[in-house]
Amino acid sequence: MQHSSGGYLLLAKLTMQWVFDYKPADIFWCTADVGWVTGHTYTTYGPLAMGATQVVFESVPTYPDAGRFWKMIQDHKVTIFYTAPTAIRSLIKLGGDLPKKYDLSSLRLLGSVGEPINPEAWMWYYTEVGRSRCPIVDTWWQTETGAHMIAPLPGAMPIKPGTCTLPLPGIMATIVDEAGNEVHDRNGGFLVIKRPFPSQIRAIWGDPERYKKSYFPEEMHGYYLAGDSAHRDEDGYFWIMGRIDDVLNVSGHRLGTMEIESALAANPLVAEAAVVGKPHEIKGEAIAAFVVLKGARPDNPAKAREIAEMLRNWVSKEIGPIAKPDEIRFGDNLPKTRSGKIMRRLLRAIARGEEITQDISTLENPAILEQLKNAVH
Ligand code: 7RM
Repeated sequence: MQHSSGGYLLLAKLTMQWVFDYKPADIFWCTADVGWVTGHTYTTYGPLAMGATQVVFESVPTYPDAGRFWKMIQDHKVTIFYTAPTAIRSLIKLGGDLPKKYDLSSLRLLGSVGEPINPEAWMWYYTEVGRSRCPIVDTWWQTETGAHMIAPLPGAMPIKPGTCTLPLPGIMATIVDEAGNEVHDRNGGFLVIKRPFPSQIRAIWGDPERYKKSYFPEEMHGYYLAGDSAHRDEDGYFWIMGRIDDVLNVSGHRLGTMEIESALAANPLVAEAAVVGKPHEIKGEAIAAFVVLKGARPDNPAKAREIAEMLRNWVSKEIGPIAKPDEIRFGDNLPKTRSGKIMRRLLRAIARGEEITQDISTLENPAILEQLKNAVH
C-alpha cells in the first residue's frame, strides 16, 4: 500500500495534536507493534513529527505478568496511553485486578484502536486504568487512511462507550447503501468518505486495477469505500459494525458481528468471543460463536453444552431471539493476527467444517485452529 510523504505526515501530526492532545510535557505510549500501521503512525512518524517524549516497547504485555503495562505507566509516568481492545480483554482475563496495584495517576488520556471496543472492556479501561478521570478516544481508521478519521476531540465533546463518535474536521465520512445513496437508519450500511483527505492511500503497489476495484467501485460515485459496515445514532455518532464481509444476514436481518460478540462478552463468564455465519437452509445464515471463558475451558461435553445453552439464552435476552447463536465452541484463545485482529475467515471455515486452505502466514497462534476444530459443541 503506497502512501505519500507529505499528506501522510500531515495527518499523522495533526491527529497527535487533535485527538491525543499531545503537549510538550506529555509522555506518550502507543503499545502497537511497529509492523502494524498503528505502530508506523503512532509509534514512529506522529511522535517524531511532534518531537514527542514517548515510550517504545518491544516485549509482551504479560511478561513477567499481566501487570507489565501498568508497571510501565507507573515507572515512566506515562500521560497518554494508546492500546487495542484485544489487549484490554486479554489483560482483564489474565489479571483484572492488577491495575489497582500500581500508581497510574500520571495518566490523563486513554486511546483505543483496531476494532470496536465492547462496553465491558470500555468500562474496565475507564474505571480500573483511567480511574474514571481520563477520557477514552476511540479512534477509527485504517492502513489505507494513514491516520485517525473518526475520533473524538477529548474534552471538547461527550464520549459514549462503543462509538468512535464523529469524523474529524475535513473528513467527509458518511454511510450509504449498495447504490451509494446516503442512509441514516439503524440498519446502517457501507462506511464511505466522500472527499479526498491528505493521508489517503495513493496506490496498491503494482496493482492499479485492484486499487480502483477495492476502494473506488463504480456504484460509489467516486467515494472512498472503507470496507466497513456502520450505522449512526440519534446524535450522528458513528458505530462501526465490522467488516462488510463479516456482517450476517439472519432471516433478512442485518446483524453486525460486533453486536453479538459484545453481548457475549457482557456475560460475567466470558472473556472474549468471535461470531461468524454459516449457510442455513431456512434462515439464510446461522450464527456460530467461538467463546473464550475467563476461567478454564469446559473439559467435558455436558459442561460445554450447559454453558453454551446458558449463553445462547443470554444473547437472546440481550439482543433478541434472532441473534441467538446456533452453536458455540469454546477455546483458550481465538485465531488472531499480530495486531490482534480476529481472523474470522478461518473461523468460518471451521464452522462450515471445511479444510483450512487459506493463507495463515499472518496468524499469530496457529495451534489454536486444531483446538477449535476439535472443540465440543
Ligand atoms: C488502525 C487499524 C482497519 C480496520 C478497520 C476496522 C477496524 C480499526 C477501529 C476499528 C471499530 C475502531 N488499521 N477498526 N479501528 N473498528 N472501531 N476504533 O486498525 O488497517 O489494521 O485495520 O480495523 O474494521 O477497517 S488496519
